[in-house]
Amino acid sequence: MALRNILVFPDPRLREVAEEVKVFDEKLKILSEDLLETMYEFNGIGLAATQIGVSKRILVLDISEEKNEPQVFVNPKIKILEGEETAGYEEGCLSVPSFYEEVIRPVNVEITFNDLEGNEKKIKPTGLLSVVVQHETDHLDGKLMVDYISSTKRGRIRSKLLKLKKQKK
Ligand code: QAP
Ligand code: CO
Repeated sequence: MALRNILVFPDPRLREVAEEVKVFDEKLKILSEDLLETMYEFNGIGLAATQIGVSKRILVLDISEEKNEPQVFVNPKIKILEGEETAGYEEGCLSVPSFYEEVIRPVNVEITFNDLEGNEKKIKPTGLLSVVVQHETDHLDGKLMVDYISSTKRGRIRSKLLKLKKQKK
């Protein structure tokens, strides 16, 4: 397993639309392990391949208290179910470090995905699991949590993170 570097907003690679996974091989398993290791290292609850500069449709998460329930979603597809019930969560993102913003999303969704063997799975998550899968699937489409807030706020976050990056160099 290996730790990977996490891209930070406004890195243009975070805007790429990731490619569907068609081959379920050992390489994919290693990628999922690297994603999990990197997510745990930086105390995340979710991480998408796009965030480590890999343009493939795979994401990992762990919303358990003990951090011992890793989940892997390959080629996730989200269907919003009727009811149109929404909820606002204070969201964070490892690619937007130290910023937290409320994002309103539908709560009742159906997720179809593949596991690491390529088997088709379907779940109907609610609450935090639903929110994290939607947040991470957004990454695979080049979308970020800051796209849901005002452009004024987004611009402020952008310049603060650019400034931090310059200081590190
Ligand atoms: C997505 O985000 C999420 O700024 C996962 O300094 C999070 O794991 C969706 C993190 C909350 C819904 C609700 C962020 C760690 C982790 C930071 C994360 C930071 C350290 C973010
Ligand atoms: Co994120």
